[in-house]
Amino acid sequence: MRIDIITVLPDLLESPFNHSILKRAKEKGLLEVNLVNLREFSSSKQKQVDDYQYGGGAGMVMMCEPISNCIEHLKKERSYDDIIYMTPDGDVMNQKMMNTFSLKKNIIILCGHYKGIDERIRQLYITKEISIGDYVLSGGELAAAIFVDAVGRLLPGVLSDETSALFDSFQDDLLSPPVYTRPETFKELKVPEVLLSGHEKKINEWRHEQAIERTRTRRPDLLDE
Ligand code: 6GU
Repeated sequence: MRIDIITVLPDLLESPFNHSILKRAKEKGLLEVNLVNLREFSSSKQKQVDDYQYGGGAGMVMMCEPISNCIEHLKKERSYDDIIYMTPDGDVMNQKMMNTFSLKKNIIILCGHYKGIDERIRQLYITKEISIGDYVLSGGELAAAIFVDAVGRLLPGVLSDETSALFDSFQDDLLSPPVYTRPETFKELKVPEVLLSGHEKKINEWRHEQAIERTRTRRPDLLDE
């Protein structure tokens, strides 16, 4: 999968994809992340990308021309399955959505800033608008990083069979059960006996029960669906 991220803050996104699982995905050639500096597509001398909004009011709006130039430039090289705009008024991200995106080949992510982007860019180019939750960030970059992380780990071959995303919390609409590692006793708290039993069937049953209980108490909304 190739992801082009259009941003005014490319430096902010230098690190997130260069660690752990996403780093391995890139090294294996399963994921390619290309950061595109929007300012390079401004035709003004000062590399301006935002302007005052029509109708007045505080806050700048990202201009049509640099974004349009940038997207047209990228589209000359390859065709895209989706052009995503990260925005608090988009569809809220969930695991089902991430599964769908993990099957795509080329996508563009546009990171918004200030008051957002000129509405005409949304009409002309954007195929999907995504939010990461009901709160406001100063820009779309960190939201884009979260999107790439969530999708990147789902790409076939990124995780091994044992750690397969199929077994994740949320894949089956349940939260994960509690987990333990050594030592057996820590500050008088013992690891549940069943996990030491070596009885695989009982262990799986226990984990499933715990997952249901955890979901019931913490996220009953997931069980309703
Ligand atoms: Cl995608 N962008 C911004 N600026 N704020 C957000 C968001 C995105 N998702 C939740 N809040």
